[in-house]
Amino acid sequence: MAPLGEAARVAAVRVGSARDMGPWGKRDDMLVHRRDPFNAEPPRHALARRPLTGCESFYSRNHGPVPRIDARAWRLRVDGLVDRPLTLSLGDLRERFAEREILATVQCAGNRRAGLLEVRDIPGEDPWGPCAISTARWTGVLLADVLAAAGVRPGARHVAFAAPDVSPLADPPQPFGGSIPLVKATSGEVLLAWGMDGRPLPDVHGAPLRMIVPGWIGARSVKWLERVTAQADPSGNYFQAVAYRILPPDADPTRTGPGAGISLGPVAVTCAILAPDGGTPLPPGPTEITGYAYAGEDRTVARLDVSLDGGRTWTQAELDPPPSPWTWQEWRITVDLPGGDTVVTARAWDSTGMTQPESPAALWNPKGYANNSWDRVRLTTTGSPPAPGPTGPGDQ
Ligand SMILES: Nc1nc2c(c(=O)[nH]1)N[C@H]1C(S)=C(S)[C@@H](COP(=O)(O)O)O[C@H]1N2
Ligand SMILES: [Mo]
Repeated sequence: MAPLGEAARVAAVRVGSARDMGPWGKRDDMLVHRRDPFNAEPPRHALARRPLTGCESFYSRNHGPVPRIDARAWRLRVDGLVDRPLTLSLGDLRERFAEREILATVQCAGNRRAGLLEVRDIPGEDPWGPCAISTARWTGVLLADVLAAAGVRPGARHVAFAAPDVSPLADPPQPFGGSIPLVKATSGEVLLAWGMDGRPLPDVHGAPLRMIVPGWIGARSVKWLERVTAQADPSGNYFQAVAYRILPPDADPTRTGPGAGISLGPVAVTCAILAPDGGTPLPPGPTEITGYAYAGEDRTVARLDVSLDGGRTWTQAELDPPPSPWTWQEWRITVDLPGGDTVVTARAWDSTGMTQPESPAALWNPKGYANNSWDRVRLTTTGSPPAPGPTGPGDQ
């Protein structure tokens, strides 16, 4: 039987009282994995039926203290293998480059780690449920335009991002950073963003400027950006070279050096059931089930299947088109819930024909990344289970 304790594993620490908004303006029922550094995801129902998440529900993933940066004194440096190194204020960015807006989903590589924790322990990593994923309308300028102004030299293959927040979780402690290949950096979708849903970026989400790398793991969307460097090799930052990599199951992550394992980049197809969330018993009968599916990179979700019998038979859900090429998709299906308990299983297929693996057991890795196995939620009804029919010779 596949693990079902994902929801139970997610520590339900309330952010604040019902009256005050929690820290960083978040809803008071955020599931807080850590207060310091602040790491929190919304409850499943908060993401349901909302193409845009809204800042108060948007998950927050931090490896160090949230810096408060004076936007007037702040400058972005663009350097490395470029013909014209640049130093840009926010005003310079606005004046010199065309403003762009993009609807994009951001998903942490640790989303749904709780499912991997059911397989085997992952020391030191938080048990994220399925809500370390959110969508916003981001405003800023294209990284491609800024790189073009700087003039990227031949020989550059990667673009590295540096931030000032020093993470005590890194070994040795160091500011957060990472990189993406130049081909992705010069694509039309990678943004230097100062706006989120039409407002200035809040501190906790990276003010005054952050990267938005649509379709890639959230770790590459570096917040509090202060330096962009064109270079021959990927970033040597801990969060690129050591963490956010898929290690073989028998590797000891405390002993692996830079470059071990597989670097994570584009996100693989995944999905989750958001409502009902299994928290309260439901009346038996027709029940609408809804959730998200997300394909990552430049793919879309092409089909979403739901099973009430553990994956023996499947029914296709109604699937919305993505609000933009870089977002998740909403799906829904009405099922007839019998009395008793029903385990609802969901799996998505992407536009390249890839689908999700059945179990997290085959995906388990020592840092607990990229769990895109089938999602399952146990729904309980207020009715009694159907009377058992004759089941075998002993009952005759
Ligand atoms: N400077 C900096 N950028 C960062 C991080 C961080 O800790 N420091 N966390 C990364 C990770 S792992 C994720 S998943 C996203 C989360 O973005 P959010 O907190 O706005 O949801 O930010 C990324 N950018
Ligand atoms: Mo992340």
